[in-house]
Amino acid sequence: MTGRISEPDQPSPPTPLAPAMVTFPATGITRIRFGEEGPDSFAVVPTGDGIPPSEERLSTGPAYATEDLRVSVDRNRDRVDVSRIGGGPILTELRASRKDDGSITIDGRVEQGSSYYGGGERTGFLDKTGEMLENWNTDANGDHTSATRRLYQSHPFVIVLCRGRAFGILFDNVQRTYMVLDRSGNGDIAFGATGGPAGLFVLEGPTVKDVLRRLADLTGHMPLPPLWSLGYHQCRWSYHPADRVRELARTFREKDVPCDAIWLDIDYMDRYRCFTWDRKEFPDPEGLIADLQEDGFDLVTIVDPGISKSVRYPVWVEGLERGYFCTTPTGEVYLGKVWPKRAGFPDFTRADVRDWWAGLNAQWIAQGLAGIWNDMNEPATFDKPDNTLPDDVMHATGAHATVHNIYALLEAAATVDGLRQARPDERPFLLTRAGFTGIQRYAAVWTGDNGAIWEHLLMAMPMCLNLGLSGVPFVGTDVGGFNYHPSAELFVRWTQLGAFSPFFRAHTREKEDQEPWSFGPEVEDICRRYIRLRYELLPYTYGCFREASLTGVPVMRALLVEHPDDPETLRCDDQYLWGRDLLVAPVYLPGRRHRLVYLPAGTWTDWWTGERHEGCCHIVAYAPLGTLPLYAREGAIIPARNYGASTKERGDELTLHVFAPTEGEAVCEVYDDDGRSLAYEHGDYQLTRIICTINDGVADVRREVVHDGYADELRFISLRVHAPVEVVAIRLDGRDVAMERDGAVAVGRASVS
Ligand code: NBV
Repeated sequence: MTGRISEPDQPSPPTPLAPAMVTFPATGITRIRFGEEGPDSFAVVPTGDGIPPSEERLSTGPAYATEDLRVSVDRNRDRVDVSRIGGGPILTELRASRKDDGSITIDGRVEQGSSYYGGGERTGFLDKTGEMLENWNTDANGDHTSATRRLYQSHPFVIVLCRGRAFGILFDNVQRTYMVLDRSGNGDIAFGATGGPAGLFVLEGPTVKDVLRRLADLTGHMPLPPLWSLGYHQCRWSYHPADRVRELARTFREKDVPCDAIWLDIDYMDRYRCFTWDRKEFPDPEGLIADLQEDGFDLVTIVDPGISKSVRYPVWVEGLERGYFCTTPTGEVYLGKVWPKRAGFPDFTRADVRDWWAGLNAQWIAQGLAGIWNDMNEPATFDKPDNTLPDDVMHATGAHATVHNIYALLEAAATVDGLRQARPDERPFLLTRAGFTGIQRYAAVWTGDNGAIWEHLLMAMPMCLNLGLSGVPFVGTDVGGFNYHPSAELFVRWTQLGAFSPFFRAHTREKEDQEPWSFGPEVEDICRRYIRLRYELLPYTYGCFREASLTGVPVMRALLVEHPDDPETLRCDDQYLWGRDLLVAPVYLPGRRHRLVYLPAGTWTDWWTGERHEGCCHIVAYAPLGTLPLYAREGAIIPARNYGASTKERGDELTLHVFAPTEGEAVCEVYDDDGRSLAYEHGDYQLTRIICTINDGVADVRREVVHDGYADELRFISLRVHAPVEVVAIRLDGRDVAMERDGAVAVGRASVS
């Protein structure tokens, strides 16, 4: 079959491809093409004119130099070498070849002992050294193990880290590809594809953060999401009819569990027809949406790409009449089996089809929906053997095999276009299952179907971390597990992890209830506490999202992002940083009440007990069911806020958890805006720098307005000062604040209105 990849060591001698073009689209980014020149893929955003390098003509070929990189092309040996100016080689002996069947390979060599991260949505552990990663968007049905090579998303991108210095490689090829990451331990790497261009982008570090920033510049920044989307979300397959949805909403409020959004899975539709309601079950959708909004809930509906073949379904009729669906090689509309028995698949490679899809989404969302959930967009079908469109199904641009991996990316672009049309002043929200490098420009990503098994709880961490290391910061897993019913204990542990996942949504397909109160009062209390903690920490978390949107550095952060020099971080899969200043170490094994936690350099304070620990060592954390081990970095100030039932009920008190160092300052920046609109892009936001120093036991907290473009309804500031010395007094902006003690924490509260 044409779509299958062949590994480099198979017969049919490859033809070497000469290095065609080396350019520098932006500082620290090198674009290398072998063979024919051609356009960049849809993963890449236009980067402007590029950096003019200095060029030297050597007898073997040209050598280019920019501020940080030197790239030499050897025309005699069809080879390219990349090195750091003043820092030695990073990627050498790059050679490409093409076989008769069109498949291509690029081989290269990196420093021995390097380790590899990113690669998108991957099972197994964080470090991908020695692995072969395949890219072919696949619905794995929730059965994935650490041996699974393909999942819903494709990210032919990898970060190479060696002795604390990093660089990245984006293999800019959207076809079925693979990356072989140093299988034999000598630093050999290879990228292969069934066809398409032999092109790479090399993203210079030297820090992991530099690589991530350049990746965001190259493939797009995540826009700042709406605040409601950072709250808690409740989903199942499916909440229906409308009365059940209302009852669910009521129960959240009665039980005082904060929640921002309820999600409707496929059963809200009339016979699985996208952009329709089952009017028997949802007789008054607009009324339902309005009532939910009144109560602080947003509503999100699923939209699948398969359009039901039915002469009485206007979307089908219109799509058919205009020739918008993919076809068989002989030109008939291709029909695949999905929820409606037979469905056509819009050809999203066409701009007019994307416009049509945007219009459908715009009309749909205009009813008052808050966002869209794209599922089954690998695209997945129930047709054997491949559960997707056959390779030879035709799109305007060519065979399906050549665009399969970007089908969802194109669908996402069209969907978001529609959401923007419907509400031009608001931030759109889209969640997608499938995607490709660059998907962060449009959508949040959840890791698809998982199981209520402890292995998948553990895997949630490296999966989300590697997505973050691939440029996708807004990620999450089905909390509690999608397949199978979780034990109460597993549900609690997953909710704890979910509270520190960028996207926080419980979801299940099982008949048993899976709401925070479904497992008895003890579990309900614990879940409520962690969901509330999620809300309390929103000022901090929102700031991390802003950082991610500006810099590409993810919210849920592998330790190696902040501590690449520390070898302990290189294989650290089961704990992570939440932003720079909080360290989260979930319990992911049944019956465990203790776990080992690695604390990197610095001093860390146990969030719950206030105990201080010196870093660069492991500690044993005591973690009974109600405890998620959580640590704050000394030198940090964590801003928190009182919230009511949802993000729409924000209180007027800011709490500053100060972790003062022995010497110097504790600092943070608090970012705030209206949480919904795009006005922040025009300066309507507030950025306040908060600094705390301790002199002679006096904690002196000062606020400095960095940007004053949004008025906050703040009335009180609470201070909770953790310090290595005894705090005898607290001052805020030069005024004394009455102080009390809560154990070792000095506590004060001041009115600021
Ligand atoms: O729409 C039903 C499900 C959905 O609940 C789930 O989150 C997706 O990952 N969907 C898959 C299709 C069902 C596949 C068995």
